[in-house]
Amino acid sequence: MKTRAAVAIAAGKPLEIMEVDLEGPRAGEVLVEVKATGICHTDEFTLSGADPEGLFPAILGHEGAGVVVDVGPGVTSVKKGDHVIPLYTPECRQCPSCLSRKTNLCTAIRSTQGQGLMPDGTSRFSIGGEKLFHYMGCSTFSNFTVLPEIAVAKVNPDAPFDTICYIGCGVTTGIGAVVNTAKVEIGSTAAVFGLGGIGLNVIQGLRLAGADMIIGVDINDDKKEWGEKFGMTHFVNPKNCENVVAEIVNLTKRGADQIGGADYTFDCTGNVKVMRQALECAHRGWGESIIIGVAGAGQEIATRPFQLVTGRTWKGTAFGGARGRTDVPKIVDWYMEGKIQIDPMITHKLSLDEINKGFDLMHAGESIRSVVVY
Ligand code: NAD
Ligand code: AHE
Ligand code: ZN
Repeated sequence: MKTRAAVAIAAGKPLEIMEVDLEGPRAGEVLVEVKATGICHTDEFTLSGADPEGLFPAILGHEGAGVVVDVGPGVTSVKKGDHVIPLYTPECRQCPSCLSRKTNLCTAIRSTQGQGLMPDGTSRFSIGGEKLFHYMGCSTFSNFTVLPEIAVAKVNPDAPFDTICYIGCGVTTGIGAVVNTAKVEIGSTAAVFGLGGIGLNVIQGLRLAGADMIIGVDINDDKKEWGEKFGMTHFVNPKNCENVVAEIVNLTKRGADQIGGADYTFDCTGNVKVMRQALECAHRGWGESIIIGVAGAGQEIATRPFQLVTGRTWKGTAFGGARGRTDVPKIVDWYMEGKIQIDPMITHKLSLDEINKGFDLMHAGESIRSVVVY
């Protein structure tokens, strides 16, 4: 079949909207009509050329929602008409990682996914006979896409596509980092670096978890109001203070020893210098710092080992530690029940033809989430 898609022809170039060829689903695969897709900073990261796994030409996009329109042989868990969210972290429930119960990082199809291919090592997308690469196993910047059955979560059919698409990455990553990875306790203190599409969801996760003090950190002052909407109690702009680590340590001084430091800190910037700041303002003895941001090729983190010797823990999280087929339908239900907010964070709705505007808005710091509605 033919489908309209935004194609990433080469690193650093705007996406090109065109009609591409899409082969139907093979065994264990499903064809999904994508109804809406968010634009995540990770799409920008790959398009920029900073992603060591970046491949071109490709169809990017990994934050979608849509309807199953066809299934290949052997598919049992979803059927035509089901509403689904594509999963860049699949859940096969059979691989050693899924069975370990220690991680959400299913390994069933990770190697072919990283090569921009379906699990059988081929691509379903092409143009004029030339192969186009899939992206993160999702390619939601195409109106129709093919996904492995283990990489779709079946969700409440009453939920609106143009908001729940954000659960396909940003919402789940932010809230999941708090509840699955950090396991934040009631009364905790926390600092969140980077108040974009991910950081604001960390903030709403912290409020949900009952954190007492939620410090937001961003170099853009406009983000103060945004953070406050979702539960932030204090705001720090590193540009307006001498030392952001000292500032947070000061703000969090509690108890007789007045040591200071947040119980939990989160990097949602992808900047390795910020990752260090986030670690070093975590509390001596028990503070945990969670890396969510994705850093470019060649970037490395550094700190004095003494920071870890004195009891701080450095952790990372992908997709908020969520097991997609199990957890994503629950998060959609939380949204439908009003337990979490999504709508106010979706600042822009665009057509596929306007998708490059979504990247421009992100670069200008003017959007939280732009969503393309097909
Ligand atoms: P975004 O562009 O919406 O937000 C980034 C925010 O960081 C902006 O508000 C920006 O002003 C702020 N910022 C930039 N430099 C800063 C600094 N030095 N100090 C403080 N704040 C600073 O991006 P997003 O969509 O929220 O994504 C954030 C990061 O998370 C990206 O690196 C993205 O690739 C990554 N990500 C990771 C996962 C995962 O599973 N680990 C999932 C989604 C996104
Ligand atoms: N390809 C990059 C890493 C990109 C990355 O870390 N991706 C996150 C999801 S970001 C979503 O917006 C992730 O899930 N990582 C785990 C995985 O298996 O990819 C690189 O550095 O090579
Ligand atoms: Zn993402």
